[in-house]
Amino acid sequence: MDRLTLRRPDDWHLHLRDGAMMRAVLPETTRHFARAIVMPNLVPPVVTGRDAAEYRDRILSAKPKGSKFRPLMTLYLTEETEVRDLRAAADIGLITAVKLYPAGATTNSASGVRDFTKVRRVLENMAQIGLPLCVHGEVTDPEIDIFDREAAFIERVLDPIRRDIPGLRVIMEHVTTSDAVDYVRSGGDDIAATITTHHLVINRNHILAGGIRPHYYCLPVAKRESHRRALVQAATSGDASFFLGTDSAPHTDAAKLQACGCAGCFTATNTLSILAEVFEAAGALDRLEAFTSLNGPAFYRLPVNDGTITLERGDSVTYPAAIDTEDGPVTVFDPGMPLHWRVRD
Ligand code: OTD
Ligand code: ZN
Ligand code: ZN
Repeated sequence: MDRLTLRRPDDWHLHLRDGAMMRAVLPETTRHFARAIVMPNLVPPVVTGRDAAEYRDRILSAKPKGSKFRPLMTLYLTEETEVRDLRAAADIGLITAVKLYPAGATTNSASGVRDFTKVRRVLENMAQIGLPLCVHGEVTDPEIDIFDREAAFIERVLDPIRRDIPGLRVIMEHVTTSDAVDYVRSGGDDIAATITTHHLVINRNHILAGGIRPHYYCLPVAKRESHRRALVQAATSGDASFFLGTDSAPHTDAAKLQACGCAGCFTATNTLSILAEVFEAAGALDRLEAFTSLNGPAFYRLPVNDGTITLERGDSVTYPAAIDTEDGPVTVFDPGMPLHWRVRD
């Protein structure tokens, strides 16, 4: 096969940032993706309906001319989130999901939830109206080893919440372990998972062996190879519980390359080429569309996109090593393997 036409994809987990950075990275997503779930971890975070409306408008006005891209907005759940505000935002279609960060789990998550009893009423309301909860699934307990934080989260936090609030629809985001894959696979219709591009490609050796590679450092941190394989298996299986959320998270090189560097991989630019390579290697190119374009809308109860994109296989495809922003260069994720599939313009 050397040509593949897919329904136009969506990105079910994306960081667009704000200001100059947003204007620089937005075209990297709108080029190929019709919609994206836009993460609310700005500084300060997007916590009210009004914040979300204003952020959406800033994104829309930065959109390249002619692009039909639709940002799907989220609210950042805090212990102060008001049911009324959240329901009003959901009623008018302003928000597509709510995001739960355990306080301190990842970049800009300080306002996240510490005491889960404080958000119970909000979660109950979300279950009632079918508004999905996107979850950063890591515990933040310093006693728990960073490589075990996802598995511990399932047992200590996620499963108890789901038992407590039946009908709550949850997306476990950027899963990195076979534990999460197994949990989601056996979890019924109310749970799904996003998988990033980079976690399908790297394991923890890529970050740490033979020198430290800050551009591969992200959260949740990549795990051992057996987990990466479980992710590839899940993504390429066609199982409707798994779909693409790139978690493309731009930081300038200056912010990444320092004694305490920021977490995040920037994959918006080359994600589709990388995914095609991964799916081809798994003998599953015929299931790429389910992962990028069908399973996500099905879980979110949204229509699939009208348009299509076509991928073509040829000689090696190259991408810029970095994109320029007013704040400095942002390095594009290096998959460390030759790419052959390009998205036809
Ligand atoms: N992970 N970086 C960021 C967010 C994600 O956990 C995430 O969703 C970020 O920079 O916003 C990262 O490594
Ligand atoms: Zn996260
Ligand atoms: Zn993220």
